[in-house]
Amino acid sequence: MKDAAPTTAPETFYLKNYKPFGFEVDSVELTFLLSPNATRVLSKIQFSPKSDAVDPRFFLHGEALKLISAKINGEAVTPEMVDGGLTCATPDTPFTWEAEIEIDPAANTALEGLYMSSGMYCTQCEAEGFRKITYYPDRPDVMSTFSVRIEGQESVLLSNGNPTGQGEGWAEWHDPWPKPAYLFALVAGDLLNHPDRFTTQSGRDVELNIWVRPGDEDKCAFGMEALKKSMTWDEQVYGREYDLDIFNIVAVDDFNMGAMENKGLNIFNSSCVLASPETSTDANFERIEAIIAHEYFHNWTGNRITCRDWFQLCLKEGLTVYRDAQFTADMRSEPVKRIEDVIALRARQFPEDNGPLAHPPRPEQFQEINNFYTATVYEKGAEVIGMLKRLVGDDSYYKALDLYFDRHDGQACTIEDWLQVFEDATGRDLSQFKLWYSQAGTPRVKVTEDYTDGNYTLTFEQSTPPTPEQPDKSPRVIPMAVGLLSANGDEVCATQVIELTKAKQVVTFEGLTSKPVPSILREFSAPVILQRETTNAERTFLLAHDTDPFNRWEAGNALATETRVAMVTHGAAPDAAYLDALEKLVRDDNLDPALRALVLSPPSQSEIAQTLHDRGITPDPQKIYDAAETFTQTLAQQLETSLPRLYAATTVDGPYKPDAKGSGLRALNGRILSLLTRLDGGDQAARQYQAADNMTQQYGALACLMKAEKGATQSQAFFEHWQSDRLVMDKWFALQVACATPQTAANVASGLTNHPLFDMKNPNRFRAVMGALAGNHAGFHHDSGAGYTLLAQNLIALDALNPQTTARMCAAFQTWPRYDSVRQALIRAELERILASDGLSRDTNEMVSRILQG
Ligand code: B3K
Ligand code: ZN
Repeated sequence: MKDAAPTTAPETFYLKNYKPFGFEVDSVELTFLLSPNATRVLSKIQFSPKSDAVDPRFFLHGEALKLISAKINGEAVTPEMVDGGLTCATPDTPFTWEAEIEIDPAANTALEGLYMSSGMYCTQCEAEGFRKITYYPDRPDVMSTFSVRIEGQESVLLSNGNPTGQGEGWAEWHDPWPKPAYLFALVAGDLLNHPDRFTTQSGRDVELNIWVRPGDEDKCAFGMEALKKSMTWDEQVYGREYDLDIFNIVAVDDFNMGAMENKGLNIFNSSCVLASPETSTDANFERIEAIIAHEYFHNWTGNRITCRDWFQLCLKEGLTVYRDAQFTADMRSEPVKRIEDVIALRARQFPEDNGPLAHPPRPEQFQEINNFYTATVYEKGAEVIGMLKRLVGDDSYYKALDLYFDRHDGQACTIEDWLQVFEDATGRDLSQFKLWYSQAGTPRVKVTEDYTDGNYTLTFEQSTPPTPEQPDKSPRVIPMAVGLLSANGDEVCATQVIELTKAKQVVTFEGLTSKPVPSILREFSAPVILQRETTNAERTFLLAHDTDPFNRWEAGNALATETRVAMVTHGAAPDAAYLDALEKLVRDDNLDPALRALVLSPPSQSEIAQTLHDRGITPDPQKIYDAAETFTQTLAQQLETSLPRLYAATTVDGPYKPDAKGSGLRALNGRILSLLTRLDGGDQAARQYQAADNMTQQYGALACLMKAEKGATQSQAFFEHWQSDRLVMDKWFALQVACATPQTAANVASGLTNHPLFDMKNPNRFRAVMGALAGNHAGFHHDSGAGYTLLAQNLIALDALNPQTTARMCAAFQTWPRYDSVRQALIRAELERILASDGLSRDTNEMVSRILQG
């Protein structure tokens, strides 16, 4: 299924044009008569005209619907079909709207609205998918109760809320909590459940289920535990309790994103819920736990309190990401989670904020809202909340949150409502802080220092480069967490938060006996780029002594970056002092293995490219690749004598457990193995592959072997063993491309698109191959241009089937302004080719146009 090709310029929607809907929706009754190609949807909706309506027009959204009949108060009516929906004359008093429509779920490859995945019916309505199910005011500020009857042959028929009746071939559901249509869900399939129960803090007994296709029922236990932990955590930390008799989760193979928080019926991409030690890696387990928590937490932050309009998306997403990060930090390790989040922010959000797709966490315009489910809305949105919490303090934060829940339960809110509760709870004026929501771009904070007569002065200067449509930026409120260390490593000044509000600000620490070493932006207290002239000696000192684990890692990361930059720009050898420092750290058994693993993980090649670009140097992807290879080889040689002992010492004994301790050790063990493989030709990796009883170690060993071009036999064996497991096969597909050399990556990816198990209609499989290609920095940017061409070809083909996933993957091209003129021209040509293709979707059209304007 495909959105209609834009014949005229697509409409742009603006935040400033918001107008409330002119009618209340008092109740919604839906009946579904399921049939793969001709599902009938009968709706019966009670509308009441608002006396103070700003826009009294009765307009119902609808797309790709076949209207069979419509009635108002039982009388047949003939609505006027208009762009994007219908309109109709209506009574001045409350009335009943009824409609019968027909849709074709089996033909719906866009995976939005009601569609079929491996024989089961499922829905995805956020953001604007409900209009593909029936005519309705499909906007988040229209909230109503829903009653649903499903008629179908499938053994399991699910919808939102509580079950109210069921029999052979039918089931009925009622959701007593008013909700916007984007939270509607329906699932019908021959599914099996993994059941459990939970008693809430007030004693409500809740039935819990994870529903899966037969064969997957042994992969639900971990997800269920994660759900129960999330329910307990939200009660304990935020005082939020679950509010229905039942909570259902369904795993679906074909899904455009990770998961969806539909009220009482969360739908998950199977990759984000199914887990077993044999088929899932430690990283999979951590991600599944976080996504289950995220969707569950949406029940309060998103569902009970939703968004007034889609411009406010970060109101629910930023807050819920922040909450799930707190949860993961509590379940696992706070510093490790913070470091992982900053790595992800720099990898995904910084390129967005510093390129043609830059937009504020609350955008002011869009053509296709699905294009704004971005790292900026989610991750930067969460960073903004973290800053707010740091500025007001923990007690005030929870006081403001209580007020938010009390004041706005059952409402569709704005960022203004959100900030108002903080102003009311704390008495603070947040008008300058609010700029974080409206200004795009990553602020640069330049820091200089002076030490005179016991006084240590730090001068902070903030500025934000221009971004599309925003040439000038005002100074923001930046919480800057700073600590000071003495030359012998003692902390002479504990962490304090300096509030930067001006373009230039000076802070003096008095009474110091010697010049301290500053530890700035501790815990990454703001999403900014710190610019400070410093030495590798000071970085090495902080790597060894900083009391803030984040900044300890950050010092190592900066050293790694500087070393690579020097290698790339003037052919320097890897920095010897840094290698020594790394060696010391890796051998320090007192240090958390997870942190050691993170310090041993190099900055990504894409990040090095961005750093070079920021310093006015055009990055050469091949040189960056070569530097990474040389560095790792040199490190392996430096550690040669310690590696076998370290490998043995970090090998986890006993049965596999995906907890923080075990995962941390395995992460370090995996880093050691990859270094060892460079020296022993893959002997240890081959042994590990053979002996592994869990996917983390099996996949880790296979990756080492393939990277060393010694994994052909194991890769074949892996394929034969796992070929019927879809999620493991995604890993196999991705690994082929991720481990390919710069010269072969595009060829390998191209070959895989002809593999019998490649299926373009399955977003996971498409992403496994094309996402891995885009992630293979030197391969994607190989100067042949083959990577660009292959991705563009596949995006054009996918757009006809699934605009949402296509548009999202266009972001692989967003970094084009970084590169040389030859690469820029190659990318431009591919983007123009995409733009010129027949019937391009609104989604992809908007993304490519924005990228090209950069
Ligand atoms: N709210 C959904 C995302 C919907 C994406 C629509 N294109 C999942 C989440 O953030 O939890
Ligand atoms: Zn979310």
